[in-house]
Amino acid sequence: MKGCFISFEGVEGCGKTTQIERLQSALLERGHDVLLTREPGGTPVAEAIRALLLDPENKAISNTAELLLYAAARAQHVDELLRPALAAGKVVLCDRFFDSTTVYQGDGRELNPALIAQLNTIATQGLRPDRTYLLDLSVEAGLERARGRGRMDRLEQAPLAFHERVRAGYLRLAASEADRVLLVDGLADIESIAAIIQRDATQLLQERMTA
Ligand code: Z5A
Repeated sequence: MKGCFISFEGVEGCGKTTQIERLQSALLERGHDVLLTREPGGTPVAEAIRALLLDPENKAISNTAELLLYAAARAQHVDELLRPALAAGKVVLCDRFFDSTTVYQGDGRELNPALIAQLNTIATQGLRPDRTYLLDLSVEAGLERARGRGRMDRLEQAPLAFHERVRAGYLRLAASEADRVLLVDGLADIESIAAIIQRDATQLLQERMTA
């Protein structure tokens, strides 16, 4: 793959969307060819699956069906959008990727981690982010921000203990994959976080260009 693949992760309201847009603007200004996308979503089929997954009316979705729907959306996204964009040399910025399944369905829903790892491999065909920015803040602070936006989606309405397990899962991931996952304090101000991410991404892209 010629391009560079960067994902953003974190609990609800951690500031991913804010920061991914900042990084996109900074990279475009420097002349990079950037694709901003998200999971679940990014293609018409995957966006249709997203609508199904986030609709608060769909309370009957079982944990296993939820896992398979996220995997299906990802498989479509990888095939139709991510692989072609990376093959064309683009910098791909993705709001959530397979780490979300590892922690939301694995730690949050407490589904079998080995099964999740297998499904992640099938859906991604082995595609992994070159760098992942994990914005960390307390579950309460994140949900408070999400509430400030109005209507809560299906997952945001899950019990607090679910979100606490998700946060703990992310922190475990950051510790175990420190070479890929950069842990950033999500409670810092927007500009400081953007500066940390831009500095790291600039270095990453320079390394890739000279490799
Ligand atoms: N999910 C899953 O279970 N399994 C999977 O495999 C995948 C996803 C891929 C959709 O995600 C849901 O799908 C998500 C996980 C699950 N579950 N939930 N709930 P999403 O990414 O679309 O939705 P989200 O996680 O709820 O993100 P979000 O609510 O859109 O928040 P965000 O993008 O992290 O934050 P933001 O929109 O940038 O900021 C939120 C607010 O805080 C906003 O008003 C900002 O102006 C403010 N903000 C941002 N940064 C700051 C700082 N630094 N200080 C103060 N205020 C700030």
